[in-house]
Amino acid sequence: MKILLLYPEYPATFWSFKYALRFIRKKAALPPLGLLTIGAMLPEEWPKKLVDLNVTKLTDRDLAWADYAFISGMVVQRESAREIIARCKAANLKVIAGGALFTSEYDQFQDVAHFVLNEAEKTLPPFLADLEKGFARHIYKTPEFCDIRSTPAPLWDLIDLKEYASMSIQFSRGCPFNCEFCNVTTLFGHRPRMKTAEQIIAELDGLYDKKWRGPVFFVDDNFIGNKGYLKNHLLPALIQWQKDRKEIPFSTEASINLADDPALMEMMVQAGFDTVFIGIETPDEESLAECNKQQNKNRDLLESVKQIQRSGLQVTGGFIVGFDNDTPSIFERQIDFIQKSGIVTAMVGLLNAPAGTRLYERMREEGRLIDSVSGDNVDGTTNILPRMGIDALREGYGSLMRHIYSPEHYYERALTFLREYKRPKVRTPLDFQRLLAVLRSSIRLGIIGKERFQYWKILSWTFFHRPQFLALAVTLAIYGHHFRKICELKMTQRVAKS
Ligand code: B12
Repeated sequence: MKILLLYPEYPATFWSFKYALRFIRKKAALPPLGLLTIGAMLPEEWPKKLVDLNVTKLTDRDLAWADYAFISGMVVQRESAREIIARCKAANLKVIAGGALFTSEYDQFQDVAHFVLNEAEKTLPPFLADLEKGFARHIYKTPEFCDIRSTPAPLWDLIDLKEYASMSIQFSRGCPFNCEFCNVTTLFGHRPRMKTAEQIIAELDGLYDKKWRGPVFFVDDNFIGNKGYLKNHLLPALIQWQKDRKEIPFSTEASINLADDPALMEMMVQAGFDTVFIGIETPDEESLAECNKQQNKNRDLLESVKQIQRSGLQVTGGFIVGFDNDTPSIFERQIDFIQKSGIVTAMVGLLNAPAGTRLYERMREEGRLIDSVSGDNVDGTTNILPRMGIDALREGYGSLMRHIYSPEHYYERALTFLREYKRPKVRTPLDFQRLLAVLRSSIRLGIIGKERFQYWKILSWTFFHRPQFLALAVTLAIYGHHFRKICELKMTQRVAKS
């Protein structure tokens, strides 16, 4: 059985890093980890080919070669997924679909032969067994969560690692918290399920053996969901692993209570972590109460961010406007918070209600659901009727984004961060591509770009005050260029739509 694994294309979005990747000549930020894992679950003797449309084109020859196409994706890849499915149909190739997009909206895709939903560890074996018997059902789904200690290591051989800026691995799934707008607990459960430290080391070894020396993103919903296991098993193993090798920088996602545990932060830094994404959402206590973000309440959020930065972890953050409780003053307050926090990569979106969340149910009961989520968190759309009124919300959102991503304020924030940040233990290696990126950025941003004044200002400040962060300053400048382009693009798209 010849299997074609297909990963749809992302539109240009905040997290696509499209305009930043050009500087380092990479095609995509991260690999399609779900499909690489599926690849490892399929019978070894089946020939497999993976086409990540973010990296390469899907050809008619690929379609003609295969017996089945396995497609994955997230909501943001919906359009590309539809196109791929249509091409498969035209080529008479049966499609099997799974992953987050299809698990949440399989009823929107008519031309898929089989949906293998939820976690494939649970649903793929019965599907494969039925397929062999010749009577596979249309839908396989389950309310149960798997034990990820049985999840195989991703089949790295299916991709060309050089095309990606970072690799990813997954240590745990699930989150102990219960935020009203988040579908992680519906999709992956409350009790964090973890792989063993040995599994993670084996996965890292797999990457290292394939000569990967770049950054690795731990794609956990909340990396610190089980602090005991981290401190006693995984982090000591990672610290040892880094000692034995050329060091590899790690990043991940966690909740703000990380700031309450200096020992944990210290161990994470020792283990090679340099960046952590945190859902900050809002500085407004009432809005935090509204969305049940307990872990962010009753604390000095700004100080918590600083504590994490001072420990050697860069904080990237998610913010939301459009809570029921929000008044038009929220935009200024968010700007103030973001600027003071030194969170350079600040992803701000409108409150959305993804299917499967408690917010979705509440909005439905209140008759305020209007659409499905676009999956693009900075396109200024929402699938709910906001209390503030959609026009006021969009206008405030637009001015907030223009403010924080203007060269003046973006670089000001980067400087605030560089002042606070403690040097991490492990540093991203300066390879030839990165050196070229410095050169390209000094031309693109330092000569042609409208941010040229701020660009040279931050580089000279860093050179004289914190020279160890020069490469980081250039990276932040490149990210800023990407975020600004995305904001401009989304603004134009919004104007065109209205
Ligand atoms: C890494 C990640 C990203 C990366 C994507 C990198 C990449 N190339 O895939 C980045 C940071 C870019 C990203 C961005 C976004 N993400 Co994201 N992301 C994740 C995260 C944390 C991990 C995904 C992962 O690699 N998991 C590990 C693999 C092994 O698991 P998996 O992909 O789920 O695959 C399993 C099953 O789903 C299934 N499966 C998967 N594919 C297939 C295919 C077939 C055929 C079959 C049978 C089974 C199957 O089997 C696998 C093994 O169990 C998840 C949360 C999570 N826990 O999954 C969110 C998640 C996937 N993201 C989500 C969203 C919404 C986004 C955003 C759209 C918005 C946002 N939250 O920021 C953005 C937009 C993307 C963009 N370009 O702008 C949602 C998806 C919701 C949905 N219904 O689609 C999730 C679930 C988080 C959440 N609750 O919000 N994301």
